[in-house]
Amino acid sequence: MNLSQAPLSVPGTKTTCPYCGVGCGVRASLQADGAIAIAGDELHPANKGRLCVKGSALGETVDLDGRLLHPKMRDAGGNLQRVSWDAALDKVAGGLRGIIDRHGPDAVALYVSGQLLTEDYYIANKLMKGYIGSANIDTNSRLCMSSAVAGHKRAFGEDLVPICYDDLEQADMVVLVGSNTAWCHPILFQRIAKARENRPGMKLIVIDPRRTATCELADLHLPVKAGTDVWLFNGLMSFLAHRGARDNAFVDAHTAGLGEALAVADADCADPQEVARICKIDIDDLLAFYQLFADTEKVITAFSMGVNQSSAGTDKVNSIINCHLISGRIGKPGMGPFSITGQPNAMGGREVGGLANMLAAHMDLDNALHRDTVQTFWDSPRIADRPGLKAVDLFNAIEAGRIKAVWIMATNPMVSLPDANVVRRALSQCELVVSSDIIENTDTNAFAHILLPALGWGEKDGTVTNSERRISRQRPFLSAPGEARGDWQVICDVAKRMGYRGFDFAGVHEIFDEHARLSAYRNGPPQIAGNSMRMFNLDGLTGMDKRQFDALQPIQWPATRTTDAQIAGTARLFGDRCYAHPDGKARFVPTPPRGPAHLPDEEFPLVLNTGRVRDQWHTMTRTGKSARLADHVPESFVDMHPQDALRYGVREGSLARISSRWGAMVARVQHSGGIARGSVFVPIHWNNQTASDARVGALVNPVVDPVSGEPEFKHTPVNIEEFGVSWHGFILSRKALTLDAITHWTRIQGRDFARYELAGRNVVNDHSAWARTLLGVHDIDADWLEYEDRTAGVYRAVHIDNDRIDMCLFMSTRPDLPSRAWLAGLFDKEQLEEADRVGLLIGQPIEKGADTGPTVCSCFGVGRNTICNTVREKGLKTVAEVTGCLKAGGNCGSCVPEIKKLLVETHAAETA
Ligand SMILES: Nc1nc2c(c(=O)[nH]1)N[C@H]1C(S)=C(S)[C@@H](COP(=O)(O)OP(=O)(O)OC[C@H]3O[C@@H](n4cnc5c(=O)[nH]c(N)nc54)[C@H](O)[C@@H]3O)O[C@H]1N2
Ligand SMILES: Nc1nc2c(c(=O)[nH]1)N[C@H]1C(S)=C(S)[C@@H](COP(=O)(O)OP(=O)(O)OC[C@H]3O[C@@H](n4cnc5c(=O)[nH]c(N)nc54)[C@H](O)[C@@H]3O)O[C@H]1N2
Ligand code: SF4
Ligand SMILES: [Mo]
Repeated sequence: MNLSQAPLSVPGTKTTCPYCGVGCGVRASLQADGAIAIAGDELHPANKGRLCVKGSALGETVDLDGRLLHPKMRDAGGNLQRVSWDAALDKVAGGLRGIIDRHGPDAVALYVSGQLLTEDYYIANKLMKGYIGSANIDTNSRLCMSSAVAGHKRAFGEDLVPICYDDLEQADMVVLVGSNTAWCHPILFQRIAKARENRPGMKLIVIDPRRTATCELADLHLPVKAGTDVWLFNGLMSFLAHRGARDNAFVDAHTAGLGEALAVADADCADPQEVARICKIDIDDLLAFYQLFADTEKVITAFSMGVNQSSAGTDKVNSIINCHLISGRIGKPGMGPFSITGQPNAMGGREVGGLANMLAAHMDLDNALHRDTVQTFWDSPRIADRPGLKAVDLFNAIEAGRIKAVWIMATNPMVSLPDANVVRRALSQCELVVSSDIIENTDTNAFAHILLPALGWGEKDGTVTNSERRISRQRPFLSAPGEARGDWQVICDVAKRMGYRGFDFAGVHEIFDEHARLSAYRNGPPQIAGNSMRMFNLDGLTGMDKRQFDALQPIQWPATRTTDAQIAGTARLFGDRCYAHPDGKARFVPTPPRGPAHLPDEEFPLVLNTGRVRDQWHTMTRTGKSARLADHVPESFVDMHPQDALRYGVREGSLARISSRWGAMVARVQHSGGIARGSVFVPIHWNNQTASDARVGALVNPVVDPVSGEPEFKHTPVNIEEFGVSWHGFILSRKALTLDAITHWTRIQGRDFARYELAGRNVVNDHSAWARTLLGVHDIDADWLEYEDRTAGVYRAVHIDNDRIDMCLFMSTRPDLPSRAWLAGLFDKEQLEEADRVGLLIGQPIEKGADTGPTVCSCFGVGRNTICNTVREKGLKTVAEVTGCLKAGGNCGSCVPEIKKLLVETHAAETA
């Protein structure tokens, strides 16, 4: 590990996890040996001391390996050269200025991210909308939250999340729709699981076409046909309306539009039989769900990407909200619709108006009063007066040459956009591509002309807002590495060089103060001229100096000041039955059901669903560094039903080529048992840095929701076929290797080595010579073990250095190769024993228990085989017993659903 940073402060800096929208509080400290100790913050209300496996492993991801530490520019030959900040900033400012002068403000764009801090985000938005005068600033939140934002605005008049996390514990029923909470928001999931332990009557329903880890703890799983959620919730609305679950008093006094919305729901979805048929759900299960919902007062419907990322995403959101409105289940403890946010600062980005169709502080671009309010407050030369381009359109406009400069910040669109090859084409012909990142080699940076080094987590300073509207501080505990700077600072420097005033800040506390003041500016009863009413209000957080800002405790907005000058946050919205529409009423939105844009056909007969795995974060630039996080899912896969595998001629454990009308990729076939026939699931994380050909974004259709512009990431027709190779293999190596010549490779980080999974189409005749060249072991006297069985098509080679294993290569004509977990264990040994050498030659461990199997519990490194063997030998029955014996599941708890599944499978195998 290359860690040269110095500690900034006393041990135990309180900060916030930089991954998911749960927004857990973290205590971080740099130890004397250079390691970073990470613990959950017991006092943070989001997690009360707990952290999931990604949060726990944060210390392993902040080293400087691969970091972008200096500004760089591409020379005429296309090579990156280090330059001074002055040169880089002049080039960015001059480039933007020149293009704006020649082509107007809409010829430049910013593409930013829900992983920026609120202060960075605020400044980026201010520069673009108030000074450059274009709304061509969009964010990766378009790919994530924009349907929820649009749904909230339609129903509530403003982008408002009604509930707080405590409500999940008070609910009698939690419905999770299109959310793999166990893996993607583990601490929220654990809070729900704990609440159910305490109150066994509490129900958990999961609505997801896949049987995910989240389903392991559910009372009922509805494997809804992909894309049919609107039918399901329209049916529920109709059921509630006609089976006595309508709250007439609430509907009459506080809502508008029921008639039309209910007529639409009734038209197609009044008959549960018909809904069950369309959604492909068992009718008894559907009715059980409807009845439970009707009977349970305290119900929360939480949703995430299975809802948002759809060409009917906004309607899905509103069909859910409609059900809560008609039953009056909103604004009281333990109930309400709940959009779970993805990124750490998805919410903060929405507060500052980071989306191309928003202004700042929850104000609207198409509202003249709002425009005037923001422009007057900023005292800015101009204000954007029409929506800018949304992410997918923005990159299309770059490809078409209408946008000539783009500055990308804290996002990796080459991997994460749909039809991602458009990004390649767009960026390779764009006049000016600037990228601010913390990592030098990313798929996107490969196309940047200028790279700007940003401060990363642990170094940067500011605030984030989590899913329950809670603003928390991210505080630095490491000094700035190399020449890296905070994103806000770089944007301010560019703005000043472009000749703009309004970008002089002594620190992030001043930016936060400006942001808070804008939220309160002319925010009040519209009877007073110039005012508009916005629920997003940080009045109570204005006027903080640096010391107060540094001491800021987690607080939920709206944040106001009480009469005795105390700051008061707000746990729950709509308790007063007041919504943000001018008449104060919530709106029912008619949601006529419609299916996905592209349906499977003969050429592309399967539906591709994409999403996340437990231990990786997005494009892996940070989680990919941690060996502890690597083993749970070491390479990309395509999960499918065994009968489909048979039908399309692919085999479990072999490689398959998956293709759509837009692109293709290669992944290993897997049968998790959770996929229905007709669909496949591929994770989003792998990219050109971690595999030869595993960027699933290249396949995804670019269709977007007409209201929100959010892409349909969960539904693309694809075909699948065998990816024929003549050999399979893998390498574990202490030194990095370049394997570009190999047909298929993927790389994952081990504790002290890198692991490469390989497959080739070439015919290897002289294995020994080939292996020595590949591994770079030319010394004929080297300690080199070798085994070859030509008839079985098996070859193994091991390089040992001073009795320590240095590299090993295993090859076979078949994909079933020896256990990597066993070999990884050998890399921990300072000295190989004779038994290890024998094992290496015969291709299996001599020692019993040495093959622990793929990792299940990443915190304690406990493998699948160890768990199953111990369960069998000791007759263990519960997760608690497994934890008692092996520790597995005893730290972050992220693997508890998988342990539960293994218990069931092991006992089933015994009784079979
Ligand atoms: N480990 C991990 N955690 C993360 C992240 C990460 O990269 N890794 N990223 C974070 C971010 S930014 C986000 S946005 C969240 C995402 O969190 P989630 O939304 O929970 O995760 P996904 O895996 O994208 O998709 C959720 C589920 O939607 C289901 N689905 C697909 N189509 C449909 C449908 O038509 N209807 C329904 N009801 N369900 C459907 C999928 O099968 C999938 O299980 O996770 C956050 N947390
Ligand atoms: N097929 C498919 N595609 C998807 C999705 C899906 O479900 N299916 N989900 C979508 C969703 S919900 C999301 S949120 C996106 C996520 O997709 P991306 O945003 O593209 O993914 P990340 O890997 O999080 O990219 C963050 C980048 O910022 C860098 N970075 C980290 N910290 C900082 C910092 O402080 N400053 C700067 N300047 N850079 C930093 C990281 O090194 C990394 O390169 O993917 C979307 N794409
Ligand atoms: S649940 Fe995990 S990834 Fe999400 S904020 Fe908490 S520790 Fe971080
Ligand atoms: Mo996201």
